[in-house]
Amino acid sequence: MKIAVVGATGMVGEVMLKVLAERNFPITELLLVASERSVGKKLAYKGVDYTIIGLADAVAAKPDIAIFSAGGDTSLEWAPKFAEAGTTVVDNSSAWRMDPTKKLVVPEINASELTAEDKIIANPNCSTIQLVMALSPLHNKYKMKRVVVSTYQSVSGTGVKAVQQLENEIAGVEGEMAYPYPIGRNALPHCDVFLENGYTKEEMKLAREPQKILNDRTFSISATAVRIPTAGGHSESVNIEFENDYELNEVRSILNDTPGVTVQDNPDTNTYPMPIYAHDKDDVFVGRIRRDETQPNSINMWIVADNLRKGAATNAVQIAEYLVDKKLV
Ligand code: A2P
Ligand code: 11C
Repeated sequence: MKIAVVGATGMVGEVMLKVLAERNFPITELLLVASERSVGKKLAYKGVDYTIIGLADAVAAKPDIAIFSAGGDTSLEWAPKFAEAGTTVVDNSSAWRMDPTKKLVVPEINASELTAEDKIIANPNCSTIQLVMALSPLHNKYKMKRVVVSTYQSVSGTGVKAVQQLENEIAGVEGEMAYPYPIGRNALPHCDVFLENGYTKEEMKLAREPQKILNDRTFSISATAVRIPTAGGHSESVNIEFENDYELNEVRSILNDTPGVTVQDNPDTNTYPMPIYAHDKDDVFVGRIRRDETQPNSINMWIVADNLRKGAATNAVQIAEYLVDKKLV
């Protein structure tokens, strides 16, 4: 496969290359693509240096698959150009996710929707992916009515500038601010931009993307997204109300049997998911599973994943693997 990684010099791009190498993705030719600022610079993949090229050269090279993580504007402008050249784009930005003509895919859940005609495929938002990985098998069994989720998101979700802001604050040095306030020793109820309805864009991604992925609009999700001073890994406190009642042990065993999900749940040993455990892992970790004693058929849980891995790079690479396996490219 001739593969292009668009945004190869970025935070997600770096993890993308790591994941492609780890999983031994079948690459015959690799094109590393970034902005004009980076063209000509070198980047290593599996110990070999590659020269960064620009988008126009990458389109002209007609890769089989282009995995994009270079921001929404770059995707809006360039994904259609790749698609027109016959390349299948797996896009990690929010540009195409809610476009009704594009599929929004978490491979464990809905990869079977993909066909060879899908030339631009959207990778969901990081906090959505880890949420639906845990919700999907439970929805299949007990049918969800309503979900209330509060997120605790790491600065790596914002990008390099935010990671730098946190490091500067810890080191006590002045520097550029990615957020309107200090993030160290703080919690900002503000991820992505505010919208007219008073929610942030991140909260609305959490409300809408799961319905599209699960192909079901009969349940609702209400979200509050909060940025906290963790370096990597998003956490989520989730309350789910089901149509049907459940047994706690059955919930645990359903989650345990779900590929890509690991249950870490033992109060006796202080065992629960945390960002420091999820770091550099592809699984979604679920714990603190307990009955909501205030209303029927309801449950609370805590979900953690590495937002740059399953939340971004790993999910995108899994989509690419599916395309190759099913001969859709
Ligand atoms: P560059 O490093 O040349 O700026 P991050 O999300 O970590 O900021 O990374 C964004 C990625 O997207 C980087 O690889 C960046 O390249 C790339 N990128 C940003 N803007 C463009 C653009 N207009 N065209 C191509 N790549 C872009
Ligand atoms: C965050 N979820 O942590 C974001 C990062 O829509 O792909 C990814 C933004 C997106 O702030």
